[in-house]
Formats: sequence, structure tokens, C-alpha cells
Amino acid sequence: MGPRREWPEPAALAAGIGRRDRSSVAAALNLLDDRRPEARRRASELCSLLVHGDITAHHMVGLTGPPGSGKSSLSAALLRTWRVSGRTVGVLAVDPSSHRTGGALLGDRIRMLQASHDDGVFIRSLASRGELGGLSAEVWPMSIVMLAAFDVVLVETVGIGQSEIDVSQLADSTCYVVQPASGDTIQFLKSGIMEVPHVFAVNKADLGAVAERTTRELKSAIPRMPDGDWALPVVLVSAATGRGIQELAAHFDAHHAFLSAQGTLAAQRRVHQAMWIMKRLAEEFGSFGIERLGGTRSLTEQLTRTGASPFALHEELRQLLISAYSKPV
Ligand SMILES: Nc1nc2c(ncn2[C@@H]2O[C@H](COP(=O)(O)OP(=O)(O)O)[C@@H](O)[C@H]2O)c(=O)[nH]1
Ligand SMILES: [Mg+2]
Repeated sequence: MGPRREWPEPAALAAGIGRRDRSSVAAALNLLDDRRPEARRRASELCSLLVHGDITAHHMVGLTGPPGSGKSSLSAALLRTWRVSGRTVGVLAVDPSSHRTGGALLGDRIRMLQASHDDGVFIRSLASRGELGGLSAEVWPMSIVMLAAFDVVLVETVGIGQSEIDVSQLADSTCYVVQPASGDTIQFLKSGIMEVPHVFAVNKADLGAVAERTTRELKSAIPRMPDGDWALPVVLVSAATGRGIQELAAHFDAHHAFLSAQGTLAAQRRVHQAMWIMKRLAEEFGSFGIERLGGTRSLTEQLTRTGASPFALHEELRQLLISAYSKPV
């Protein structure tokens, strides 16, 4: 028999995460990866403790856009800006290419970022589902652990609006990174992607005229918002030269302040949680399971209204389905 496995105590882990203790964050992420029943129980308890803490001052930013538009480069640039202003940063990089070749690029950047051995930065990369960058349900509890620990959490993914659930249902603020002259603008208008992000960043400003033209096109395509609504900014940036990065970070802050002032930040997070719980249930029990629980609409209402922990609710609903399925017909 091997040595007895010591399970981490959820309360101790939560306290460590609150102190931004890196080993607690790492241990929590490992616990979330563990599929054994006891691990699941503890992970659920941990996440319940974390969502009940006041983390509305912390901000989750989603960075999305086509491959090659410069998301990883921009992540590195934003990270530097946030660190200079004294904020701690967690990065969740969802890599569409889980194998070596594609992963190397990201790995290089991460190594570059971690070269400073900066305690205020924590980076975790995970593989996505398929090349559209679909997010697996596991990204949600991971993001909660990161958000409890760090002032800003940046989630980098490919794609938006293509799958049933994407980074815009995870992050408080979503930024779409545009590749200049890619013809994206016309595509946005056709596909309805225009309605998803809160900020557009046209990257590679150092390319000159072509980037400026794309910025102008995009600006003129954005619908005018009624007073009091969030007006979609289009920012011309360059991860390479640093141009516009502070301005971009300021727009993220402004959107966070906008959500807070409207009192919608917490409500939006609850709606997101409901969607992730349904996604987790659908991954485990199929759409039939969701129907059995009353269907998407009634389940959403139930999950957003109640004050209970979303993790406890998830477990409750799981048990309901497990016992329903195990009954002989
Ligand atoms: N000229 C220029 N190239 C950039 C800039 N940002 C990123 N790139 C390049 O664009 C390519 C893709 O960048 P990467 O950050 O990996 O994009 P991602 O796939 O969206 O994460 C790389 O060759 C980068 O060096 C920029 O601001 N200017
Ligand atoms: Mg990347």
C-alpha cells in the first residue's frame, strides 16, 4: 500500500487563494482536474466558498479573435501594463492546438513572461475542444479559482459566436482582437459577432495605413448606442510597439466600472454560472438530462434566482439525474 493520500482542506485552500498563495492556486487547479468522487466533493465545496467571497472588485477579461491576430502577444503586453500599475494577473490560455507544434508558440511567450519570476503573475494553459476554440465546462471552475486570487484574470481563446457557449459567457468583459485587412468587418456585420464583444482591438498598428483603414471601417460599422448604454470602443493597438495598450486596459477598467455602476456585474456572473452549470450537466447527461430537469429556460430561471451556491446546485441536480436514471423503467 502506498502512503495515505492527504486531501487538501477546502477552507484552508480558499484562505490560501485569498492570500494569492501560488501553491494554493496550483493545488486548487489540480483538485479541479481530479475526477474521483472525494476530489469532486472537495472541489465543489472550495468553489462554493470562493463564489461567496466578495470578488466583484476583481475583473475577468476575455480576449478572443482569429488565430494569428496577436492575442498571445497582446496578453503579454497587457500583463506588463497591469503589473506596472501594481495589479496581480492570472492568465488562462485556451490553446486550440493541444499538440507540440502549436503549443510551442504559446510556451515561448509564457516562458518570456515568467522569466521575471514575478509572484504577481500566474499562467495556466489548457487545450480547447476542436479548432474553433470551444471551451470545455472545466474552464469555468478554473476561472473562479483564478478570479478569487488575482485582480485581473485574462482568458485567451479563439473564436466567438460559433459555439453554444464561448468566452463571452465566462468573462465580465470581452475583447475581440482584429487582424488588419482580414475582411473581418464585413463578416462581423453578417454574422452578428458585432453584438458580442465590449471592446474591439485592431492589432498591429505598426503595419500602418492598412491597420488605420480597418479601424475606420470598424468604427463606422458600429451602431450608435442610446445614451446610458455601453458605447463599443475600437482601439488601434500594437502588441509589438506597445501603442494603445494602456488605452485598451483603460477601456477594460471603464467597462468593469460601467457594469458595477449599473449593478449588473454580479447578475451577469450569475447568468454565466447558470449557463456553465447547464453545460456541465449537458456534457455529463446529454440534452435529455436538461429536458428531464425541465428544459433550458426553466433551469436558467431556477439557477439564476436562487441564492444557493451554484456548485452545490450543480451537485444537487446531478444527484437528481443519477437517481432518476438508475430507477428501473
Ligand atoms: N507587426 C506586428 N506583428 C504582431 C503584433 N502582435 C503580434 N504579431 C505577430 O503576429 C503573429 C501571431 O501572434 P500571436 O500573439 O501568436 O497571435 P494569436 O494566435 O492570436 O495568439 C506572430 O508572428 C506575432 O509576432 C503586432 O502588434 N505587430
Ligand atoms: Mg495565442
